[in-house]
Amino acid sequence: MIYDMEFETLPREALEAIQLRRLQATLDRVYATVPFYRNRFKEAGIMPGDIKSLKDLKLIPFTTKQDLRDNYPFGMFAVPMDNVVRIHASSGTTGQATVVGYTARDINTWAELMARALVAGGASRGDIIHNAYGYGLFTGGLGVHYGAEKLGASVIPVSGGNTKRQIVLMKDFKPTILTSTPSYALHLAEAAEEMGISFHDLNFKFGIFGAEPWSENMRLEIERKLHLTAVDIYGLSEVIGPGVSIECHEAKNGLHIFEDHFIPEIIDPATEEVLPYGQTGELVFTSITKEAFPVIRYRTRDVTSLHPEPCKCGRTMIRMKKVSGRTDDMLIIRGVNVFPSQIESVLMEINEIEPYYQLVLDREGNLDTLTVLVEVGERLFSDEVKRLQELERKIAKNIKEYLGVSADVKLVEPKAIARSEGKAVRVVDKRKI
Ligand code: DLL
Repeated sequence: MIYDMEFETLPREALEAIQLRRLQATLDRVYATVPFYRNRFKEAGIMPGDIKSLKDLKLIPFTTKQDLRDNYPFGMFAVPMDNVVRIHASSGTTGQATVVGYTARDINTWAELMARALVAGGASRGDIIHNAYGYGLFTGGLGVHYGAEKLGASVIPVSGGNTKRQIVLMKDFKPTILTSTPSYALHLAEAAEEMGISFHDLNFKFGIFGAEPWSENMRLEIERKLHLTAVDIYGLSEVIGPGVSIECHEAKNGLHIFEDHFIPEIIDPATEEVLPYGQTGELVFTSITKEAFPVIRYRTRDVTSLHPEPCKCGRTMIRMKKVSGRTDDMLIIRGVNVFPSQIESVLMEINEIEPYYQLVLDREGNLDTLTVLVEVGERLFSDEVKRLQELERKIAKNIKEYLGVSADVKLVEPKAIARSEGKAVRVVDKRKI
């Protein structure tokens, strides 16, 4: 099923005409209302009127997270505060929080996009959605919530945490769709098992998981443990929140970007050159319908590629590959570039381990060291030391073979790695402490 048949299946030519019109209107508006953009345009020697086709987009300078920080909290807003009805902020774990605002129309746009996304992910009016994304400054909870209501589904605003209670509600309310981070989904499965409840006896059909990178192997693990079809949803506060792109449950092969609202580009993060379709680089977005907080060529730091081939679901919107990581959490270990999700992929190939891991980076002398902590089940952990050591060696060998880095693998007891209710902490970098 497709929520917005007209817009989600637009022929490319018609879509591009809409994009250009909306882009030009957005540029005119930010030039008139946001001093930051006006100055940037002036420095680059361009006027909004110089953008005559979508190809001209590349004339415009990029916007970075630092730019948003420099204008903290409301300096990037393109409307007076009178017109702002909602504020969200990113957690700011890598620095000062970024603050974003929405007008009433923005909230409505976002709800429409999330309704589209939920339908692409398998939901329809009759569904009961157990929404375990955090409610609050994080965009996940309220983003899904408004989309679910717009669609006319029944939403349970359970938020993150209180895990045992969530399992009881699942048993009693029989929700059919689960929305949460993929790491919290696994934690829910674990908690259910401890309570003697099997997901096979619950009613879930689809899970719509995102807000953090997760590998294909993690998808298989989740689908097996939670007995549902798992699709990937992507978004970021700066662009709108969840609902920028989503996989369709029909293909589960790349996330359709809602291009009538956001123009994607892929750039080489070092040279800042725009890359052709299919090549991997940093994702850049220009929002073309936002009122309160439009972003122009915003560098997301997320690494992916774009694929224009038609999809069997009928949507014509371009697909982005699953995000493999962020340019700023790429680990450089003795000269080798590795994303945490690549290590995850190797780990998930091994049957004997549990899907909980953490990468610890440290330094010995001048050399970086990587320790991979991975949980094993109770039985295996209390097994002979020799078996554990064998398994540790096998995992280290696989990591070396697939990724070319040496790692010290340590198998740890169940629950040794902290569970997250939102985004999992996959990397502890002691070099920065
Ligand atoms: O995480 C919005 C969201 C909520 C998306 C719920 C999906 C579901 P932020 O907190 O601003 O917004 O974090 C955005 O999270 O730049 C990516 O690095 C990462 N991210 C989000 N979705 C995915 C995904 C929300 N599906 C940052 N795969 C983004 C990989 C993701 N990374």
